[in-house]
Amino acid sequence: MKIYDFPVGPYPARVRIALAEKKLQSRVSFALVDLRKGQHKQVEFLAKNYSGTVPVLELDDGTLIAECTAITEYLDALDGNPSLTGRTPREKGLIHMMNKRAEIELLDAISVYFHHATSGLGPDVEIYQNQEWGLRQRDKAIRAMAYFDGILQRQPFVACDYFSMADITVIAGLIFAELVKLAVPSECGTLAAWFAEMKQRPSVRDRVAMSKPAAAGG
Ligand code: GTS
Repeated sequence: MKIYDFPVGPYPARVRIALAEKKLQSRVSFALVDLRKGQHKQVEFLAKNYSGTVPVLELDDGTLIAECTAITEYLDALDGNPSLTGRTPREKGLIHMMNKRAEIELLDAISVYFHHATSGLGPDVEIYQNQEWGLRQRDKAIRAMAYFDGILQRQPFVACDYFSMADITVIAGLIFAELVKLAVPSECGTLAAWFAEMKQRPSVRDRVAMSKPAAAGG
């Protein structure tokens, strides 16, 4: 299997963390798509992923699977131990709900902030920016931090009583927040402590070591 990615990017981090949790790293190779050079918007890459984003998983038979959630589902189905996407119908429902919430409310919102209200990937790549939209998404992400703080005051993980894909997506959101210097509000102490604890997991620790703020993602 091959994964097209941008190693310091928060979305690719979701797949790298999932691979590490499932100890599948040795089964994949990585191909760099340099977002800062706009390689993800070039015809050759758009043929692999219509959306022009990374990561993309390419199977040995040439099948292409984009979208972090879909890639994580695929990897999880190879070997359900540990399960990242749920073992029972109830767990699957909860994990998907919280994963989607983490995407829409936190990770995707920070991504829009990055692309629209900061210099993003630079003027050659960011050909349309809407600063007001970016700032609204930044505020949405900060509200989401308060929401996840409340969730984590009641339970150890975002969706159920074990580490799942939903936790990975919140972690990716907080990695992105660090890259764009969007601080977790001081009143969200539970979320900040949880993120510090998650950074001790080997899968997350290895990934966080790759992205210091100077190496901002896309
Ligand atoms: N919904 C997609 C998914 O879940 O895979 C979003 C993927 C995404 O936005 N990836 C970023 C990207 O390609 C990578 S990174 O920001 O984490 O580095 N961004 C480039 C762009 O122009 O949006």
